[in-house]
Amino acid sequence: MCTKKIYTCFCTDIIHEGHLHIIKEAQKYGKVIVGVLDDAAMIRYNRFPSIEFEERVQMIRCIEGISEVVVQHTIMYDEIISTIHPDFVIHGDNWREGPLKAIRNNVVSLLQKYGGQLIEIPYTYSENVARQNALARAKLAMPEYRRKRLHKLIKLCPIVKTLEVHDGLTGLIAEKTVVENNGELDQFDAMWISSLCDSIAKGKPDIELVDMTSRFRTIDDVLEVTTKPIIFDGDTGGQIEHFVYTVRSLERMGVSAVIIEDKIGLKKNSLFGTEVKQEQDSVEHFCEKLRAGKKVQLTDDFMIIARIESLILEHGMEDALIRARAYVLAGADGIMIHSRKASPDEVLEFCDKFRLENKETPLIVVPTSFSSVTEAELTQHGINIVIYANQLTRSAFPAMEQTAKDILRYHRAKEVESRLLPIREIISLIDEL
Ligand code: SPV
Ligand code: MG
Repeated sequence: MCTKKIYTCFCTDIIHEGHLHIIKEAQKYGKVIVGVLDDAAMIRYNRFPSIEFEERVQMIRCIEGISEVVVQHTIMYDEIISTIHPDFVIHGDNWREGPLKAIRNNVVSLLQKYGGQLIEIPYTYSENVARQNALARAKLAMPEYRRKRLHKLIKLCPIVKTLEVHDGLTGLIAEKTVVENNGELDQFDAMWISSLCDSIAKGKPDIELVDMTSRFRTIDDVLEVTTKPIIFDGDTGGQIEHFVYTVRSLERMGVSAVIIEDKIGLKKNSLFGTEVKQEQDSVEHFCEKLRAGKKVQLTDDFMIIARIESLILEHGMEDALIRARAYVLAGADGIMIHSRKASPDEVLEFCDKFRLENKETPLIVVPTSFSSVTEAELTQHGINIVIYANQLTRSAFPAMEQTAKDILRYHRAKEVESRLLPIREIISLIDEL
């Protein structure tokens, strides 16, 4: 009887002929052990699984020719290889390029240590495989699947990494960017439709001038080409009588959360702080708005997050904490605390104090002015979601402006060419259906 062990890891929520081919090949070498990558690891590497983890395990158990199914908890193979000690690892050759190469390197070096062998077989590129992958992705974009994912991510991730997007193109960047960093893979979890950047993209100031119909149009452009959950910047939420309609529309579209800030009257961007006239809403009135929103919400998936402006408006830590308590009692599904200080200290102090009395309610921060703070530090202070609220827009503007200046300066475009995306890449940037 053959006692050799061959291991492969499946990071998938669909089984297609490519997977079956791997199993068939693996059987030639010995007893086949399949690892199922857990959800937390899978979302760093691939798309969010469209079925529950237990179902994925069950689905793989049903494949003929597998001796054992185990759970792989990390993208890198250190833990699983030291536990199983396989004679062979088998994988499709698609991991030789791009960010997946880091995983291949990890496996090769682990196997080398004890003389294990890597078997690589040609990846199955077929019309059926491409169609099944596209279908699984399309399903993730449907409102009923997308909307509830933010709740899941908060449970799964140490911190939900959220990037500002304001159109289809920035949506694609948030959706598709995967990096290999120190031997780990990473990607964004969610998207933020910022009032500032949505307004700027339209050449308008961030004063609730761009109306909801236009803001919804932006959301729709993003929804069209992405699958990740959306957190919508709802400004002040407007009149209570209007906010209830906004909640209904956002929920129907498949947005996961709206954040509304406790300001009233003409809203100005928070990063102006006290340099401009801004008025904070009363606790009572803002709570009424939160309650009204929660009352009209139709699913348990949607979140209404209360944003506290006490630190921005220099009303003090105690005011921020009083408001946080009241907003949670009024039904807020999360608290965003904002600050325009260069140091994260006041935000972290708020979070520490809030967490002493409330361990559950998600905390959200936007480290724009205090950008030196790391995700690990935020996690240590009980923060669940970090929003990178404007960095894509801020990086695009100077790049575009410089290009415009240089074309004017040189009376031709040759001098800017080396900074540009090659024509070959721009024409094939967007996949066709
Ligand atoms: C936005 O991105 O529009 C925000 C965050 O509301 S801030 O600009 O910091 O107020
Ligand atoms: Mg805003």
